[in-house]
Amino acid sequence: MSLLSNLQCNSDRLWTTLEEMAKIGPGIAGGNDRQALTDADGKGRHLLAHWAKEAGLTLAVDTMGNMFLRREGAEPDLDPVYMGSHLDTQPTGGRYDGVLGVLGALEVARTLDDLGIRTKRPLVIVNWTNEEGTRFAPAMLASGVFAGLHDEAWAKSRVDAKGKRFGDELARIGWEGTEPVGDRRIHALFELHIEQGPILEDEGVQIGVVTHGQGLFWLEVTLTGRESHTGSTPMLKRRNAGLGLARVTELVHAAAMARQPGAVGAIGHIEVYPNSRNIIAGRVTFTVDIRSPDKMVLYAMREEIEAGIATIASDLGLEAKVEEVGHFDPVVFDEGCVEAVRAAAGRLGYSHRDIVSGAGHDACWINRVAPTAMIFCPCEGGLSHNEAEAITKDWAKQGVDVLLGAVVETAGIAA
Ligand code: HGY
Ligand code: MN
Ligand code: MN
Repeated sequence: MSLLSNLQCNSDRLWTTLEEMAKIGPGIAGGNDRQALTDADGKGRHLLAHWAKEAGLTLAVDTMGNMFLRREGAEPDLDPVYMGSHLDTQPTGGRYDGVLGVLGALEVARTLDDLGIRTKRPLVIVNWTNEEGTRFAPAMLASGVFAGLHDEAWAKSRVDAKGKRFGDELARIGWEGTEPVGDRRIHALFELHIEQGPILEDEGVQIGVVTHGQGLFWLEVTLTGRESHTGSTPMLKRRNAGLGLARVTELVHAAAMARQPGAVGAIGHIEVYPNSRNIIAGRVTFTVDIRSPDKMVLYAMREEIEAGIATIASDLGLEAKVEEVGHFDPVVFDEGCVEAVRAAAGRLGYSHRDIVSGAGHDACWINRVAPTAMIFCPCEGGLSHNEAEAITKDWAKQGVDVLLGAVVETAGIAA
């Protein structure tokens, strides 16, 4: 289709829209703190709903708060093509992680309106609830319920650090819908996202054609020793949970380093009790985040780390509890959808390369119930989950142009 070869979005409008959303839930250093089911998340949702109404899209919300904005197709009974991501952010999040995928999809709809193009299949823009998993673990919680990986009642029972329940917070911000979760047929789904790594920028490549997503385990570990005086307790009589944390941190790092290239591991969430300067930590709770594109490597890392934790606990006289709070196996995206992304980049003349996603995304779950693929654009220094996260206007535009091309090719253009 020659029309397909030159479909391009309105990058000024896209950029203005991104900047408007970034005003909601501002961080303290130029990024965003719009965590799932906070008032700021609620405000961001209302802004998206307002834009959707302006664009003539119809809004539906399911019982996990997932938002679906439908652009009617010439053949409304055909299964729609979906596009979207998430609006929730990390506490020290950037302006583009997830947001580019939702507002880029909105820009696709707006561009098609500008051009008077009606697709055969309907299009649906989606904002998945709680992708980040930072306030309510695990990540990709609502898309996981949608894809049948998590039970809805269990998901709604998840609590944040202050003991607030997901279900109560969703109702409190007024975004608990009535549509049963997962009650939708998806012809294909495309998610545009920043790479959150340095490869595209380092190589000067404009588009990442995401063929795979690496697998992940989140292990929540609690080491329990005994609080005691940091001054008067003899070194050999201590049951120091803080020392245990230090050794497990080293263990996780070593397990990943022994499996290069590819494996990664870190501990980003740590709670120390009682967290007093002159009390030996009696209890530490932390989350081990390990990932690999290779399922065997991922499972071997987990096994080594769990065995290591047991040894460390025994050596230090600690009790250890390990609970899996997040997991998905490595993902292979749909070949047909991946090819639609590759072809769209090629038609537009954008440089592109196949790439594996280091981060988890809602698309990783939806890939289990519908043909799915992702598009990456570069981000500056590969930095993300940091308020300094940045992209250029051109990278944003090019990513949306490829999303536009892949979606329109897949949905077909009505005569
Ligand atoms: O953890 C992740 O990979 C995603 O950012 N939630
Ligand atoms: Mn994201
Ligand atoms: Mn993220």
